[in-house]
Amino acid sequence: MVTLILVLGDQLSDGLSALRAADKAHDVVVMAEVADEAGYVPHHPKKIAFLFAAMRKFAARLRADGWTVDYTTLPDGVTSITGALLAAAEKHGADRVIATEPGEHRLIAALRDCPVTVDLRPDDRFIASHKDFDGWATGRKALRMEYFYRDMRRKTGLMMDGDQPAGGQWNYDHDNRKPAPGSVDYSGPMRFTPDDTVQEVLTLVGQRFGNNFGSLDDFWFATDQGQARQHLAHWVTHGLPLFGDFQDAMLDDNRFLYHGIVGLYINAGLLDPLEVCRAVEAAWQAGDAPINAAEGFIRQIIGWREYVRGIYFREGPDYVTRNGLKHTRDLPGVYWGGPSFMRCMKKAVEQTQEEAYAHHIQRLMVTGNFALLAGVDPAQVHEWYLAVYADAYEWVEAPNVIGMSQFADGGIIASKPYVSSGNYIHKMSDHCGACAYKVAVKTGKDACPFNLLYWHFLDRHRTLFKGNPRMGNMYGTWDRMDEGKRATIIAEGDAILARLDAGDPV
Ligand code: FAD
Ligand code: DLZ
Repeated sequence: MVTLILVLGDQLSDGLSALRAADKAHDVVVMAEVADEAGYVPHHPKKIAFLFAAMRKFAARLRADGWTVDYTTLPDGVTSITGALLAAAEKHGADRVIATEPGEHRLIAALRDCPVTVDLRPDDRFIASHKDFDGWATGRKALRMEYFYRDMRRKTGLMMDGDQPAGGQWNYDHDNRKPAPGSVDYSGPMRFTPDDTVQEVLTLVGQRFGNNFGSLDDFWFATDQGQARQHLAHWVTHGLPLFGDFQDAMLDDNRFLYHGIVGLYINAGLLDPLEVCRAVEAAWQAGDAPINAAEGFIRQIIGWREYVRGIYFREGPDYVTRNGLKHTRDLPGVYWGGPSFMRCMKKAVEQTQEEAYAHHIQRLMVTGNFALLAGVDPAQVHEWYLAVYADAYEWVEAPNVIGMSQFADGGIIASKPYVSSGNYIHKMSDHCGACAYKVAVKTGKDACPFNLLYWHFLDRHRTLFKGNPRMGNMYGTWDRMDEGKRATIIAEGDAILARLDAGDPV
């Protein structure tokens, strides 16, 4: 009997466990562009175009390598992954499917319920298996990423001197976090001119998803492994050396600074995470990149990326519904491109709309910070992030949003909420100079909304956070403030929230 080998849109890797388990001579690879996957959130059109183009090119590569591939395009009208499997099972007389475990509980459940038997293989493109992560997490009072990361360094041997970290320290973050530089000496990610496959997909996506939030114009993503590797080599040479120094900075006229722009390629399977880390380690060993850049970057991949996946699978399907702070406000219109007077919000959303990309600090300390301070329903925040970024899949997006950014998981990931006043954004960016508000002004019509909502948030969540040892200073400052000033801040914060509720721009 023929076995079907399922390859999903974010499983475009030569060494995929499902492909390794297959018999190329007899088995049939199934790949499908389907309405359910393209529509379970209103994905950014560039994200859909990237995945469809990369899927088509990966299928062509598999065929050239001797595989039989049953590929369904969106116009073929198959609506779901299980529908594609059932149709292929009938067509090829198959009674069994081998699949690599998908990255979302939703799809795992659908495969488990599929009338054709599906044999799920572990996704071993990750360094830590579910068992490894659970072994590390079980019995710990707090699941802090730093300790998990050290285990991953030991396991991979990356930047290790025997059993000790290279350079003597595990973490060089104190050399990172520099404020925005005056100018950026890196031209940004390598841009690829759309070829025929990409052009065809852009037309399809424009027709079918043109009304989704996000622009399809000026599509430049790599869409196959070769291009993604070219981009990686380019970034390692030109971007990596200053990645660490400026990884938290934001600039009004530069969207990428020294960031890798590799998340979308790694998450879709075009780049292997260890391959990326080894390239970075080699640059550091050759003296072409400083230790703070190399260690900082490797920590993001083998630390944060692996850690958030571990949390997602450990916490289970209800994780995305958690709402520890009981926030209920609707997501403000600015997130969908509506008007705003806040320069940093406008810039972060504008580039998200145009590029399907924003870097970590824009996601955490601008759009995430604002949603948290404004008390937005975390499920709506989660859906927005899942939709708008080209690198977003639930396993990685949800822990970052529900956990790290919105503190909706009750503190599993973050030991305190990531909230800040306008001062942080002013320190790390040049946005405030061009803003309609004045960051130094604390009350009144010119006051930066981050300043007002920061204290408003702390005040309304006092019962929960007052005893948090990392937040004592903040409450100390608030409590020492003149009572009249506190009342003004709360009243003006209320007014901002009322404007958001009325759908008026802030
Ligand atoms: P770089 O800044 O160059 O970092 C290198 C790589 O490290 C990234 O490509 C990514 O693979 C990894 N990485 C860094 N931080 C994290 C992290 N916190 N979690 C997981 N991997 C990390 N990342 C996603 O891949 N998909 C998402 O949907 C996603 N949603 C996020 C939502 C919020 C609210 C926040 C705060 C972070 C989110 N991140 C997400 C993490 C991070 O912002 C992106 O990985 C990064 O911005 C991607 O850009 P880059 O490739 O230029 O990364
Ligand atoms: C994100 C996405 C989109 C937009 N479309 C498809 C698709 O048509 N076919 C497919 O196989 N995968 C797609 N994906 C990726 C899946 O949604 C992804 O595999 C799951 O979210 C699990 O991570």
